Amino acid sequence: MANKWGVIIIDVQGDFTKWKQGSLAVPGTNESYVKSAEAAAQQLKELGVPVFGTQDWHPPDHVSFATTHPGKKPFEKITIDGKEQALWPPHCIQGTENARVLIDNNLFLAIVKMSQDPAVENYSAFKDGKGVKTEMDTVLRINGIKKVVLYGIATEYCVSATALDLITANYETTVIEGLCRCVSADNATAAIDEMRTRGIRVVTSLEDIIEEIRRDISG
Ligand code: VGL
Ligand code: ZN
Repeated sequence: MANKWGVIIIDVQGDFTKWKQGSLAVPGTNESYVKSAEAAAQQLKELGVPVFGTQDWHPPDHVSFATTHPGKKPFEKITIDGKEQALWPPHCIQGTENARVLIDNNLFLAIVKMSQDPAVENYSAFKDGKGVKTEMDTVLRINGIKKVVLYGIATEYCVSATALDLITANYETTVIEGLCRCVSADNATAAIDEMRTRGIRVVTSLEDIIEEIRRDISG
């Protein structure tokens, strides 16, 4: 069962980092954060764990961009079709330099692009804004993966939305909090509470689970 475990690294892209002066740079995202996220991926890959990535990939007129709504400012909230929509500075626009994934792309077996529909926000890499599964489930199943480790940016948006969909789809799901970065610490705390309530394991560092993964893989 060598491939029982898989890892998903969420949206480690220029626009979310201080390192690349991203338009939606999240606290604590200097170069050393990205390098630690990359080192963890490398370590897992060397153990034989397949590495997957996700990439926020918006058209230039995306519904989540404040610029799409005249008179609105980034970080305001509006209501669309009865649903709250947070507005962001334009970020991760398809084909732009800062939409690139900053972790060595050769580490990934696949990178799943997300939130490409201009009209719908989508924080989960597991299904699109209309609730249709992305290829994530397929690539996990093809590789025989039952247990997923995930980390990346941002804790309370794409990390938690993806983790909640993974646990709903019956993957054993573990989030490495120390390798995540959040937009707001308070919202991240609430998101972590919700993840734990829903049966997701949240650990501090890769060290907390690496022996378990090693045992599982060799056993
Ligand atoms: C994300 C805000 C806007 C994320 C994406 O990757 O968590 N957050 N777009
Ligand atoms: Zn986005």
